[in-house]
This record gives sequence, structure tokens and C-alpha cells, in this order.
Amino acid sequence: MARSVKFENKEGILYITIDRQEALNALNVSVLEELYEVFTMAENSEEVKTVLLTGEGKAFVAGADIQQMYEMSPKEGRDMAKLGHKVMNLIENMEKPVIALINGFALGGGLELALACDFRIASTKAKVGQPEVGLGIIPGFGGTQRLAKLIGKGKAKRLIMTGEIIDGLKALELGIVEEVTEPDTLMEKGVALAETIMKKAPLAVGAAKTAINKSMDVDSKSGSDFEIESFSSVFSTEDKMEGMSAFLEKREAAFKNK
Ligand code: DAK
Repeated sequence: MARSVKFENKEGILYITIDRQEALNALNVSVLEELYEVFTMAENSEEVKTVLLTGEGKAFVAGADIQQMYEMSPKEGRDMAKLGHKVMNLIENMEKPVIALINGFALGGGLELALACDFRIASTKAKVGQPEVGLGIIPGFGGTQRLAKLIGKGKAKRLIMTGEIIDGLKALELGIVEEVTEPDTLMEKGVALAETIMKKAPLAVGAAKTAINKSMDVDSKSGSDFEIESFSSVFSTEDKMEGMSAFLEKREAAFKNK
């Protein structure tokens, strides 16, 4: 069967595109399995420094596959839940930056997928929301948790409990995305962000990502302790010496990921 998750590595950026346009890129079990496979490869490959994730056509991802869920037994539903969480957690916890480029509909599980990424850039054509309550369910891939942590309890409740679908500018205003741009500059903006980050020390970038994620899950004392440990570990890297020497010698740093 043809794959729905396409990928291509160019100069350290892994471009991942979900292409299942007949269902607006809805996440069925096989798309989730493919995403897990591709992100595992991205995490382990030395050739990949940053990931850009987008959808083909008029959707980023229009949600979990409603047709497939309708036909699922409770056991299959549970297995899908486990798989979905595995994918979202992999993306959130991998050290490399992952940027979601929201080109169109990012609804339900599609918005949850974008929320697991580090950054979200939306096109002016984006439509985002958590419409699950209209289907008799709630967000099931971490949406109630990640959205509330990202934008606050009140705004998350309003979106999730009304199922309202909003555009990119409104998503920017609420803090769901960090940037909005015209459709034809979406990829360019994603690449520019990826390149900016790739100029920095990768181990430091990864450690910062992990420490910030940690702050969302633990009390502030544990978070500070974790930061001290992470700081110590990057302090002993070759790239720390390189970054500081480069500054003192007034030249650009050449980081080695060591
Ligand atoms: N699933 C399956 N097919 C979908 C789909 C989806 N989410 N969204 C769209 N499609 C299909 C449509 O059925 C249609 O197929 P055909 O009729 O051509 O065969 C095709 O894509 C084109 O869609 P439309 O004809 O509807 O296109 P429009 O431009 O008119 O409308 C739309 C676009 C995005 C407004 C509309 O398609 C729509 O409302 N789609 C559903 C959006 C939605 O409700 N998404 C949330 C899904 S619920 C779980 C964890 C997480 C979740 C579930 C379980 N576990 C823990 C187990 C997450 C749940 C969700 O994401």
C-alpha cells in the first residue's frame, strides 16, 4: 500500500509531509504507525538536525480518522490511543526541534499532533480547533493537557468545550501558534526558523528543550534541580568550549554536537 507519510532530508532538515488527501490527511492507525517509524528514524539519524512537519493539500491533519474510529472495537480504540500517545510523546521528547507548519485544517488529533511539536507556524488559511465534543468524545491524544499548558485553562476550556474552529490569526492571538504567514511563505518561514536553531549548539538546544518540557510536568524545585543537572552536562561539552572561544575570538562558532 502507498505510504501516506512522505519524507526527505535536505541539508539537515527532515521534511515530513502527511499525504492522505482523500481524507484530509486524517490520522488512521497506519498513518500513526508511519509517523512513529519516521520520527524514530529522525531521532536516531545523525543526518537529521531539525524536523519540519506539514500536510499536503488543504489540510495539515483534519483529525483522527472518524470512519476508522466509528468501526473500532473498544480494544482497538485503546490500542489506537496507546499508539497515538506514543507518537506524540516521541515528538515532544526527542531532543531535535520539530516545527509544525499548519497549512490548513488542524482539527482534533491534527491540532494535538501540532501541539506535540516545539513550534507552530500557521498559514493564513489555517483552521484549528478541537471539535471532539461534537462527536461525543474528548481530545484523546493529549489535547486537554497540552493545550491547557500552552494557552491556559480558561482559553483551552473555551476551545475544547465549544468545539469552536478558529483561523490562524486568532490562533496567534491565543498563543496556539507563534507565527502566521501567507501560504506561499509558510515553508520559507519554517526553514528560516530551522536554520536559525541549527546554527546553535545542538546539545544545548536539546537540553533546553528537555528542561522546558520538564518545567510543565514537575514542581519548580524539581525543575530547577533538573536545570542545574542539564546545565552541568552541557557545561562539560566540547561545544561549550567552542561557543565561548568563538565569542572571545570574535568569530562564528563551528559546533560539532559533542
Ligand atoms: N476522518 C475521516 N475522514 C475525514 C476527516 C476525518 N477526521 N475529515 C475529513 N474527512 C474526509 C471527509 O469525510 C471527505 O471524504 P469523502 O466524503 O470525500 O469520502 C473528505 O475528507 C473531504 O472532506 P469534506 O468533504 O468534509 O471537506 P470540506 O472542505 O467540506 O470540510 C472539514 C472540511 C475539515 C471542515 C470537514 O471535513 C470536517 O469537519 N472534518 C472532520 C473534522 C473533525 O471533526 N476532526 C476531529 C476528528 S475527532 C483517540 C485519540 C484522539 C482522537 C480520537 C481517539 N483515542 C485515544 C482512541 C481524536 C479525535 C479526532 O480528531
